[in-house]
Amino acid sequence: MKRLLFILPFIIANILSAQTLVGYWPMNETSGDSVYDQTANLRNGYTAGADIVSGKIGNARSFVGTNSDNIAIRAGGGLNNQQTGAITCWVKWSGTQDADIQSQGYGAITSRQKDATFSQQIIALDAADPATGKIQWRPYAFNVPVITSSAATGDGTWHYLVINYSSGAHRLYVDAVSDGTATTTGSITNDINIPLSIGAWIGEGAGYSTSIIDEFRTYSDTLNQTTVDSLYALTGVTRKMRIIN
Ligand SMILES: [Ca+2]
Repeated sequence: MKRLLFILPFIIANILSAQTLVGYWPMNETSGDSVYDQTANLRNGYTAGADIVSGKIGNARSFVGTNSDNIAIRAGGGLNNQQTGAITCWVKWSGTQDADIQSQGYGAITSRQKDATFSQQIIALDAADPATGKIQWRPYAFNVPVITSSAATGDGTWHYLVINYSSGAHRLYVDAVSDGTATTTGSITNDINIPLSIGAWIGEGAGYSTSIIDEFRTYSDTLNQTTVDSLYALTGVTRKMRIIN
């Protein structure tokens, strides 16, 4: 029994490692422009304009559709050159959403953008009004959505999103329910200097959400249904995920 108690923490640590969390931004800061990564990777973010507001779990960040409203997470937020990964967050789109380049999408909440070079890992809506807009995933190219959710998001409605992606296998979960897949192949670009943008598609993308975003996580692997369910059910901040990857 004594031996079991001794090894139990290591078993738990291994289970958490299997989730391959590479970044976690709970956004519970109470002041300032820094958005801290709670993993040991310390990929902290910076925002020039996203206000701190009450969120889904503790505080969150509010975006109001202007170009200062984004969070820049250094080193691509753990998703640079990441051919297989996952992105998860709570998001609530409210009101009319800004159109991005050539009105390809509206109210973008994630992107990695290098002007004239690449536009990747974009989550946005397909219409300006969240009451009718559906969620789209554009992993590889600015004008190629590979998944569109089945239902409209609703105006001012919280949703928990999970994107699992890998070349040839993509899946969107909305509120822990699988809501679209794609077999599109492609390649995520390697440029460590390009940030992961939260709340916007910056630069030439020129797409800015009016939303509240909370509990943002990135993974270097895809998540299974059990993990998606666990994340969706969380009501507090997790503190046991200091994993270097
Ligand atoms: Ca929070």
